[in-house]
Amino acid sequence: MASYATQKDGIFPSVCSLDCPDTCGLLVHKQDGKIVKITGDPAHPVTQGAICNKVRNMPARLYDPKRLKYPLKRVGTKGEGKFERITWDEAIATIAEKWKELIAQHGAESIMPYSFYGNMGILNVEGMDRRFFNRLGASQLERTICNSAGAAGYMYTMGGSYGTDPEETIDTKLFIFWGCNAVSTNMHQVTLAEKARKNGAKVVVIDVHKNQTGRWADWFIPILPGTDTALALGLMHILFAEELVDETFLAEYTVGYEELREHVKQYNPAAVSAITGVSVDDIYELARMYGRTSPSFIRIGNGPQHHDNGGMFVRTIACLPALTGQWHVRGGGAIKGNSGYASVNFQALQRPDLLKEKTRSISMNQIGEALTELDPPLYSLFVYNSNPLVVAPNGNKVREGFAREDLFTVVHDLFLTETARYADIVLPATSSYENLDLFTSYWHYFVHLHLPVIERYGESKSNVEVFRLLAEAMGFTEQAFKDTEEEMIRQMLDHPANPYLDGITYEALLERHFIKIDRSKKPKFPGKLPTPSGKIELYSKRMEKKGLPPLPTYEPIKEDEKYPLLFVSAPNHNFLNSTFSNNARHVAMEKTPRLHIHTDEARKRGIEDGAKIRVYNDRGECVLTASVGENVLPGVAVSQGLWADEPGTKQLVNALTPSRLSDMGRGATFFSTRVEVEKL
Ligand SMILES: Nc1nc2c(c(=O)[nH]1)N[C@H]1C(S)=C(S)[C@@H](COP(=O)(O)OP(=O)(O)OC[C@H]3O[C@@H](n4cnc5c(=O)[nH]c(N)nc54)[C@H](O)[C@@H]3O)O[C@H]1N2
Ligand SMILES: Nc1nc2c(c(=O)[nH]1)N[C@H]1C(S)=C(S)[C@@H](COP(=O)(O)OP(=O)(O)OC[C@H]3O[C@@H](n4cnc5c(=O)[nH]c(N)nc54)[C@H](O)[C@@H]3O)O[C@H]1N2
Ligand code: SF4
Ligand SMILES: [Mo]
Repeated sequence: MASYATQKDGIFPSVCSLDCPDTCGLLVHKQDGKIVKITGDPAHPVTQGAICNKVRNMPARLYDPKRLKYPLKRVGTKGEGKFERITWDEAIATIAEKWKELIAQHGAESIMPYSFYGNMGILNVEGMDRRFFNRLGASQLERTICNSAGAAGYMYTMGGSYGTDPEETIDTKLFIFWGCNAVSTNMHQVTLAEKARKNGAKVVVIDVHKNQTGRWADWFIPILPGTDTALALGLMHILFAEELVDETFLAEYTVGYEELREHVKQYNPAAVSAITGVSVDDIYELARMYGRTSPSFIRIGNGPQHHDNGGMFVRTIACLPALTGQWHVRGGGAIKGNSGYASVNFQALQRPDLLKEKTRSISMNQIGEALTELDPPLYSLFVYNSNPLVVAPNGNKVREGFAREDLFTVVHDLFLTETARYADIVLPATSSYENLDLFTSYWHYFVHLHLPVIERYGESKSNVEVFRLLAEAMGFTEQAFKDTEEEMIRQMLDHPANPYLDGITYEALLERHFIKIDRSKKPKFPGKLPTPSGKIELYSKRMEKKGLPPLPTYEPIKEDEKYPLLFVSAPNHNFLNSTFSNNARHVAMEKTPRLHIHTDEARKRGIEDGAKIRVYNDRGECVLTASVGENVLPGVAVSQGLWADEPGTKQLVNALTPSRLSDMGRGATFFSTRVEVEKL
């Protein structure tokens, strides 16, 4: 296997594997076989040598004494964290034996994977594992915790995950970061906006929380959670009324603009202001700014789509650039995600043909309910690339499920996470730095090949290796389980249906490490889109057939009024979801989990800044530190970060979040929640 791992000293190319849109080109500095430093690769055209402090501190995570070195079996009670070292042979044999028994007694659907994108390497996150669970006939996991509502919404308007080339946004004149905390979550889009700003560009941020991104903006617009669709419809109302739309573009590239023109008449600025908390003047100012500035670019964030109405939010915002014809302007348009361009041959990679009979599918957003209520029950979970005990909604239910004595749980991770403490068998995972893998970005247009840069840590194994071993132990003899990493990468790149991948071969990647997809091969965007009409669908018949409103329509979130504060538990700057929440340095940088509340709300409850407060609703409670001020609107409470759920800390924000599914894509609705707070 092509690898740098055996070279003890030097600087080697790498790529960041964290679930972050930037997918930075990295340089790994080695001394005596160990990584001593990680820096950005200055040769990378988009990320240009800059990286975040999470990855600058990565060596501390890779060589953390707490990192798992060998397989473990549980000797204490579930959750207690008492384990004993075992060999890989024993671990794999135990799992295979248990699974054969379960299949004989209850069928393979009693087993389910639980995974997400803890490592963005395609082979390790959605490659060999998919082959394995298809062949096993396990229950299917709907991996919908992150952006599936928004992806579905964007797809209805635009046909797929296609947007602006971020490199072109250096020419942009107006940036709208809409529910996107880019300073923390997409730092290179901020760098590009900074460059454009030197040429006069303006930055607008629309958010429920004036966080670091809001403070960086030229104009911060606070909005009430879950109401953004109404604001976008109010903007459309003004754009049509004041003839700020591009009629030529609408006629040529969209369907349904006449219906939309009529439909948005009801969303007058006064009505929209009452829903959103944005003043009538601000709505006019924003609409006119958007209608008159070109190129204008919207970065559609993930936050607002974590609501009951999240799919419609993205579907609606995605219509705005079409109204003003921005898809034809260099630096104009929007990015929700860009993963469509470099989409690989998933049929060849994941081998759905190995699944003999269709099996049931279960939402990862309802894992607590699935483990406690499902009939026939799940009797085994294999968790990898994810930490559901901290990240999944309705956290107390999740814990109740994982605590089940009759549930056989395997966790494959680099650390003994909260979830791993509930496992029967724990397997040590390699880091991405130890693996051969292929990476694409969901923001920029580059494809990266990653060669192992270090030897594996302790006895750890990659996800690909673990599923190969399990396949062998289960007696699966197909060639699919013998394919090498290199062969699998070749299979997924061989994808004639996606001309954007032309010229991106294993050989070319070996030589150049990263290659940009070639957009010139297709008619210039928005050309022919993969929507049913081939055009941008302002009116969607496809939605109508599904019982959804065919035109962008505001529907309020569902949470009832019993508790007074809308609660948004967003990610933070120094963790990556729950990753790094077990690292003392990152915890020290974040200090303590806080709840941002408005001065008026605090005063009413006798809460002063810095006080410990109990945050609660019918699902659960947690204890956070009050941050009192004007960074959120009255009636809103915002926390940041998915903190480690150390026993006794009560800092699990997901104890409060709902497991309802969103309007589209069966997505998560973390942020459509209400709470009350009281001083401890
Ligand atoms: N540092 C860091 N970077 C990360 C992550 C991390 O945990 N830490 N996570 C990664 C992952 S998995 C993802 S999906 C992305 C997410 O990155 P983003 O796309 O930035 O999404 P979020 O951070 O979830 O939320 C963005 C903003 O939405 C706001 N928000 C919440 N509800 C609403 C609403 O109803 N309306 C409006 N207008 N705003 C709202 C929140 O206050 C927050 O500031 O970041 C990735 N990058
Ligand atoms: N309240 C609230 N909850 C949220 C969110 C929110 O904003 N608010 N955000 C949601 C979103 S957008 C997302 S994407 C999810 C993310 O949720 P998760 O995908 O669970 O993300 P992490 O918490 O980072 O956990 C990833 C785990 O994978 C492990 N890992 C890393 N590399 C490998 C590997 O190669 N092999 C194996 N086996 N393991 C590996 C890491 O050590 C880590 O424990 O959380 C969701 N939960
Ligand atoms: S900005 Fe994102 S991609 Fe770049 S190093 Fe940090 S986590 Fe990785
Ligand atoms: Mo995510």
